[in-house]
Amino acid sequence: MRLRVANNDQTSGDMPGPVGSNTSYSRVSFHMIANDGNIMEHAIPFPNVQSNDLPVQSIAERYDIIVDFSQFPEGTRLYMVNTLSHDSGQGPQTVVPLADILSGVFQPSNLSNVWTEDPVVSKFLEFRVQTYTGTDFSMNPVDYELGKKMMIPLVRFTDAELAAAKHRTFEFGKSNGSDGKPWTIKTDGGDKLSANVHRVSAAPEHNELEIWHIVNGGASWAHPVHVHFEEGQILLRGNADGTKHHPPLWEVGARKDVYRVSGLGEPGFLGLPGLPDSSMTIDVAIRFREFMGTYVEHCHNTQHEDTAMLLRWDAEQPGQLLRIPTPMPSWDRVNYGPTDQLGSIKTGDQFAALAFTAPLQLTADLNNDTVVNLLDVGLLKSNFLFQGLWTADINDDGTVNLLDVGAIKSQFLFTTGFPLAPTNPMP
Ligand SMILES: [Cu+2]
Repeated sequence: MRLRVANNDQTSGDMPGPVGSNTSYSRVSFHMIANDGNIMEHAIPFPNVQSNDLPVQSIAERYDIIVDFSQFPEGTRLYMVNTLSHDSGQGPQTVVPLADILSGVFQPSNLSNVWTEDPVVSKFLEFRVQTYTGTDFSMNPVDYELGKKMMIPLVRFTDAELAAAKHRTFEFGKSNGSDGKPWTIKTDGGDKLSANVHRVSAAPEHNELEIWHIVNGGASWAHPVHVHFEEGQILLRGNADGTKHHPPLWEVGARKDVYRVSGLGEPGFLGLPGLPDSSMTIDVAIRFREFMGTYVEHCHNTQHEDTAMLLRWDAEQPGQLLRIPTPMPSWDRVNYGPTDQLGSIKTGDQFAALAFTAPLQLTADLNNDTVVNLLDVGLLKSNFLFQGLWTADINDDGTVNLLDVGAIKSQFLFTTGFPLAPTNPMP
């Protein structure tokens, strides 16, 4: 069964229930097949080497997962459980042990309209397994795991394209916005501004590859940044201390349109060493392929977007000099108003371009010994800690040759220079 999960919390725990209760607190395994609106290159099994549970998910992020309910006897009841306790919108304060929730030890109560604990920490969805008598046409996501068949191959970028890319920096933060509201976006090192539909903040050109640096400029709030219309691929994630790492497995073969920049996953959050899919900065490769026109990007926290944490960007034809007029819709027509622009809409952030090192895209001859052979495969495997997923004969044709290297390249086009994403240490 395919489930689309929108802004769900994590489950935790892996343990038997009380003796004689016929209850298990064990996780249900599943495959993730889509991230935001897009089927990924490969189905990612959970648990995996980087996470036991569904990834952290912000407002507006979408994950599609496949759960094989045929592994459970008829009558089995399964639950989705929220274990993260909040007392404000800024983020969770504690992880409540799964056993405490399922056994009822954790029991929020309401005293004079004040909750003693977060009442949303609970079972929130129940599945009852029944026998299916129809023909099962579903595909098995196991066949599409890393090293096996692809679902939808990703169009990748070359080193040359990344080196030539225009850079832009969008810093989401809190300051004195121009309309008196505190939420603002700073573009390419300029002023901190709140929304103005007349103002173009970036003007990428048709089919040009750009690298967008989505940055959290604050300390306490997460900003799930939604870029309208076009999707990107995450190149790197960066922590507040400036260190960068590759995105985790479930972001490598994915196209995304929501990028959560957050201190919630920074080292020290909830006493943990850091989460693989949470960081203060995200570097995104993005190419504007079709339908030139006016679009927006904004923080998807409702209170942030409603207080103007939004900017306009226009996709333009190369060499375009005239800006698109600003549509001003009313109840029976659209009039057009003037358009203003930031000074950096065509240059982007040149300082960011100088400071950025793109993760290397693989060449087949990984060790530069002028031949492509098993040593390259070995080197590649050693760069990734999950060798168990691969054999040297990647495509199972009985020989190890260039086709195998090609098969790996198509899965991971980066290797050196940056560490892997950390492992999710959530209990
Ligand atoms: Cu925000």
